[in-house]
Amino acid sequence: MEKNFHTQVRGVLRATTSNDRVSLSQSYGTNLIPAFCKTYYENTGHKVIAVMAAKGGESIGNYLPFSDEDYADNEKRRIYEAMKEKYTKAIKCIEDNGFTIKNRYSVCFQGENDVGDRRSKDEYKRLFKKVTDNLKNDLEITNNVIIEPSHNIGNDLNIAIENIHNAQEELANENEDIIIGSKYSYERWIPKKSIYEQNSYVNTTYTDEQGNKLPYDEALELASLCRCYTDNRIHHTSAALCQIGKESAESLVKNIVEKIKVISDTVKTKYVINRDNLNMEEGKIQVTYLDGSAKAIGLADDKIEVNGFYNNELGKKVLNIKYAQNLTSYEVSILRFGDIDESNSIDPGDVLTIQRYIAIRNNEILKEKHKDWNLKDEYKNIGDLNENGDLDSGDTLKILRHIAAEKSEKIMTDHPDWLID
Ligand SMILES: [Ca+2]
Ligand SMILES: [Ca+2]
Repeated sequence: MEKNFHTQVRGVLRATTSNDRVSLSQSYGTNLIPAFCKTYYENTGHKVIAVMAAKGGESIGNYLPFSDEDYADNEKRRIYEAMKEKYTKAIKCIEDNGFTIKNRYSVCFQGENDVGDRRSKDEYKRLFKKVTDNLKNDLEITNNVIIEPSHNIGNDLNIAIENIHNAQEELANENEDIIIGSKYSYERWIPKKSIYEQNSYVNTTYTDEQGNKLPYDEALELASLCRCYTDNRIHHTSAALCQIGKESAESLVKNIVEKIKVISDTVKTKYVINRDNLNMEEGKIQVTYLDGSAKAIGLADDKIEVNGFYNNELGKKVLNIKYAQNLTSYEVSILRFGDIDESNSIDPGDVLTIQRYIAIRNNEILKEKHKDWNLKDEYKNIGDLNENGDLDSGDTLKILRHIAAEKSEKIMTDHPDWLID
């Protein structure tokens, strides 16, 4: 009887004998789902329900609805319809039992058959988008995780593998709802010896400590460690699948945005009517990911959409801010030039507001006593009528002149320039 020894090589556990039939060696009977769910739960505290819709040896068109013109399955197994029904029933079952579903994802380890079909990069992208669009419309799946496939190690399909690899990388770069989960399989694939030994072939997975390419036999042996058998050089061991599941969940929780909010005091909120444009230079949002990590992103980032601002009408405006399918809002005010107390008219209240501010500026005792007399910097933009960069008596003079001209036709006639637009 053979003994099984398990060695760890570059993150892969595998039985050292090539034909022992233990689950660690074969992928039959297990898949990447348990490791995915475990990792997701450990990083987010949220439970996962997985609906299995995987089927081996299917090209991308087979995952389209039966009625789609690009549906490609000659055997008419209708994978999409089966997947839709299972998913819908799983959702119903969960909700009937009082659980709330927070997020819906698809995890797709697919493309090896398209490598075999030598599908072009653009055609793969087109079909993949069609599949995810259907998932979004029919099942409200908001994000799609791609696991990059490979093919039989030791063969010559590297150009076809590169097509699918490039298609998937571009899909992730071009679509905010698609992310790369794991490149484990892609990065461990090697071609046949004659290609491997060409100078133009680069593979950073199989190098020595100096960064030199390993001899082919050594690289092939390492590559074969994550494949099932010597006669099955395409399917991964269950240990490799667990690693792929783990990596995919780690990528998901790092990359999927859970919420966004405006970082207060970074966004300018006071604007002069018919004059000021939305100022996003310093505005920032806080983006929080599923794993709890967070970062600040400037509102001027081209992946952020901001709607709801127009400066031709007085009053409050609600900015709707969208990033990575998450929404938040923020209120700004459109004011008359000089209406520093936000009363919608140029009036004695504005004079008082500026005078109080001037009074506390050089008087620490008064400043301590009347904290509410202080004005944030952005009010200078509203009250600096003489445009000298400060709030001062020149500004109150302009306000007083405006009030006088509004009250007296004679003053208005004599000094039409006293009216503030
Ligand atoms: Ca006012
Ligand atoms: Ca001024």
